[in-house]
Amino acid sequence: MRTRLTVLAVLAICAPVEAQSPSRIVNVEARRTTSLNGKWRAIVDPYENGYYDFRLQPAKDGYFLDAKPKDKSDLLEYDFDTSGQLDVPGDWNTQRKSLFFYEGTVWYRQKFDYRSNPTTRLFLYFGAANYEAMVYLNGEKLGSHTGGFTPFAFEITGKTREKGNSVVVKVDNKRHREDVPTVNTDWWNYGGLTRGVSLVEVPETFVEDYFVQLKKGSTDTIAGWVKLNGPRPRQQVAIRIPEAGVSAPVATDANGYAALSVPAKLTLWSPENPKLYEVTIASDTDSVRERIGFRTIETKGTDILLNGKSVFLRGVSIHEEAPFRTGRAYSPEDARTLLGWAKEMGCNFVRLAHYPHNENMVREADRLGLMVWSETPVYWTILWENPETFANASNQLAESIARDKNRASIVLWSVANETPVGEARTAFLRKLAGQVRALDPTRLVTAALLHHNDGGAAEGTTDLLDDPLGADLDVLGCNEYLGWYDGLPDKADHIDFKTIYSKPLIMSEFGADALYGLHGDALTRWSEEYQENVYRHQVGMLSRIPFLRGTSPWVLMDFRSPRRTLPDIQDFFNRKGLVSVRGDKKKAFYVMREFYQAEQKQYQ
Ligand code: GCB
Repeated sequence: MRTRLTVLAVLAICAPVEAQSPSRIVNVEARRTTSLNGKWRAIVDPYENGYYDFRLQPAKDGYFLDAKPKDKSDLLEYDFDTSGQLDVPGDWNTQRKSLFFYEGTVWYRQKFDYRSNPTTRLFLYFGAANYEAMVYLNGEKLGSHTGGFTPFAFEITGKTREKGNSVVVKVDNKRHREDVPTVNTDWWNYGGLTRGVSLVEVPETFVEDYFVQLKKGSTDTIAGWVKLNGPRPRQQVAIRIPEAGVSAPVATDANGYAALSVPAKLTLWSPENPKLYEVTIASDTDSVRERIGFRTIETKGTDILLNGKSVFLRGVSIHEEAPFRTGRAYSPEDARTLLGWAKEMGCNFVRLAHYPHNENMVREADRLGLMVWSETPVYWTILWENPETFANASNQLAESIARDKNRASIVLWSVANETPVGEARTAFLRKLAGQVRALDPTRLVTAALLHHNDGGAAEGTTDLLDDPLGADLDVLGCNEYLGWYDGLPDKADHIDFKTIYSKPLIMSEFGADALYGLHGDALTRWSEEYQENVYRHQVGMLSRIPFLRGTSPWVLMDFRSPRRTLPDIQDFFNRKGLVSVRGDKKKAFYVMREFYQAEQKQYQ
């Protein structure tokens, strides 16, 4: 820390500036961007010495100033220029051995030059930072963001200089009871700037956001809205889809907003034909393009209808874990590998658990024709009665819908995973479900629930799905581990699933751990044979559930979890993958593939 005198001097120069709330910029890849990815300087700061003074008050001269000693009397105990480096995007845990288990603050610093343009606006965009980020530009706080899996941006128009701008981000991944997710999960708490960072340049009045999807239940009307941001909110905006002969003008109001409803004759998006159209949203001052697919998704009784036709969702659950190298996945190659394995298994659907995955995943799913279940990290037992916890969950959900609402692949928004039945919890999740419908009336709402049984393995045992939250969902999700946490594999043979609802069910999890290459008999725990055995009994049971309309076994690939400590077997990996991190397929992979081949025939 500097001397007291210097603190006062710094205070005098930096008049307090109100920090901004983060902005939402969509479809960043279609914008003029300058990537800030690459090596960032990084200071590991477990005691948050760069943020608090010795009285534990926020320091005025913290590391965010990215300062150098001015003279011999100036003492600084940090220096970004000589500190180590971390790759961005990337979690810190897998980049340095010493950070493997680290949970706390790391300060990131990147420098950039920028020749400002008087007619454009500039945003500093983050794909995601886990968990809390405080962002500074040239010593000034821009704002902060909470939540590890959704994008955010700060406007920096007029705040840059031509040379040597300094972006400093304090990223803190400490877990807290009131957070979303809370302290207890079954995945690695990868910290850092886990997704890309860029400068995004847009015109003064720009197309800030738009929702362009088929109207619910209609295959020939596009409904949605556009929103401009800037000093000229009232404009003519055209929605153009040249390939479909669509060119629809709308007039935005004083808030820059216009609703749209446009007739269109379109080839519908489906797993068999993942048709995407080039859509342009053009105002007088801005134009943005995106490839968008159009399809409908509804339920009717216990059926899920895609484009009006009953479908079975042949899926698999996926964590955002990087194939081959492990760590947080972020790249288009990671997405292609993971989704490629899902396709090889015969999937037309993936459950992206347990938080919003990076945008490459959903864009690749659009291209490959995979329907997507997107989830918000309301996982296990969060603080249902805490209003801040609700605001946080609600904000993360809204940010994820804002980013992905034009992805045809996304058919389901999931509001929770394995939450305990209780009044406060159901009220919390009911509000989230309502929020999803208000933000996006075109998709289905789900949650991964739990069933309960009488614990016996006797003939005729019923597993009942009667969670009161079911009333608020369009599709029931259910996780069960018959044969792994719950009895031996053949227990599934005696179970009949029932529900009090007349709704479709997706068995959103089932599975067992197996270390790839470990062999034994069909009852040897951790062997591929045991896992295969579980899957054989599972598919038998699943085939007997009349209202089952989808499955997403747990899980596509092994993933890191601090809960999994068994030496030589787990070594901090959850081994329920159907594929190892090196891409080896375990025996159970082929059981699922066979099951999906049969399902596919039945639904053709
Ligand atoms: C579950 C959770 C999932 C875990 C899995 C397991 O029920 O939803 O996050 O990883 O079980 O392996 O125990």
